[in-house]
Amino acid sequence: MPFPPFARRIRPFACVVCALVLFHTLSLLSAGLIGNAAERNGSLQLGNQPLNEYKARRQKLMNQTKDGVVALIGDLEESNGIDRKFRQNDNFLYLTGVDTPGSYLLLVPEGYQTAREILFLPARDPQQERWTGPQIGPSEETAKLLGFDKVLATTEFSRVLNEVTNSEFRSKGKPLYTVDYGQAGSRTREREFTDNLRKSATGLKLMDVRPLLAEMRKVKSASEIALLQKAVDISNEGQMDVLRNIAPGKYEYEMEALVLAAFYRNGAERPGYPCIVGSGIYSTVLHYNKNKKQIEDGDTVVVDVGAEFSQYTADLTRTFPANGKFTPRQREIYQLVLDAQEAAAKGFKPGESTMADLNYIARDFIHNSPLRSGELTMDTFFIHGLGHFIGMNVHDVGDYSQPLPVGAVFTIEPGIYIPSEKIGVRIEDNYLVTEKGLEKLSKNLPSRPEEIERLMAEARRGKKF
Ligand SMILES: [Mn+2]
Repeated sequence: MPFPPFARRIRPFACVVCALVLFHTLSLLSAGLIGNAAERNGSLQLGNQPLNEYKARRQKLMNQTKDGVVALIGDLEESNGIDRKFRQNDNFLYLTGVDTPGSYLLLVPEGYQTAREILFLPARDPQQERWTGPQIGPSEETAKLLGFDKVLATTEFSRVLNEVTNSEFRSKGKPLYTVDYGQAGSRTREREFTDNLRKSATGLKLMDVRPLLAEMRKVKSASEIALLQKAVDISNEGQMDVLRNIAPGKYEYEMEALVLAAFYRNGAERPGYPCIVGSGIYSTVLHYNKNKKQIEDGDTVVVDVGAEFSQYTADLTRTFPANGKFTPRQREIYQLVLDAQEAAAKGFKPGESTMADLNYIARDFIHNSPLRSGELTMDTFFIHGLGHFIGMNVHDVGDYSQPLPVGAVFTIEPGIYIPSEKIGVRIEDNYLVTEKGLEKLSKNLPSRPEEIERLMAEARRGKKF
């Protein structure tokens, strides 16, 4: 990877190149100016979702913020791609579909010069583009293309924000909605932004926009569900590659490599969280991700992986017997975990069940099992919650106190971890709430122990170990 220069010099000829770029949809797409755009059935999609969906989300948010103003900042590209592959801020992407680094969003329900939805993009920088690729810049054409009333340069952001939150706005007690962590949390760009607002605009009433967005993001649209299904299917493929290749003597990281290969060859951007491949004693460590141990005969291996596709992540866990066959003890614990998962899924009542209800069902089921480790009932070793929402974040946003709504996608993942026996078992699947009940998005990934053993045996017949 080339090392960036210390000083920036603008080369005039590069600006000429920039000026020559044609401004119509096809040229913008083919020039790669909108990194996550594609044309489908004659209309533009951003991040594999239709443009009008982002518009509908902005409208829905404005309906809730009424006469207030919403200001959001996207993420920055700060290291010319050295530190990480750029990933847009989730809330920003959810509302805009725009993955241009350094962007801002302003929603003004009462309008700013008749514009209600204003996107701010950095002016094109040919020098920067040599390092991180072409970017779309602010213009009227861009506004039309991306479905905004106006797309201005980011250098205009402060001025416009000051104008729309002027003294009259403030004296009426109208709120500015933004991401407000208050005093909590670490220093982030968002927090700095809010702190600066607090200091610079006296009398400005700040409101945290996150709870509103969290409730919106909790209910997935058809296109979001399709992306989650794709992420699940890719993760499923990674799990199957582990199932077919795992064996005593191999290293955990070799299994991780198989998983990542499945992710990347299917177009995932990255794993949605660090891959967990824990064998033997590490199968009992919940977020183990060193993945350095050699897998031993007799180990259970917990494989907890999720692909991120178009910024939506799956979260699937399977537990494999390293040598292809569970011991009787491993098998009875495995069956209990599986039965608890099925009991929770079966116990789901549309419009009624909360996550806590399902957690109670699974926990109760495990508690009532005759199995023991020493004197202890098995629920003693079920040391985490039953599940969580998935979406743009692996532990996605949304209030858990309400019944799980239609359109929510979440995990059911009971687990039993007994360090003294070196046995850990977790089984995690992803479910969509529908009008009728739960739809298991990961139903194609086998979880019954006899099926796992049969498939492992089948894979081994064609291989030497
Ligand atoms: Mn999970």
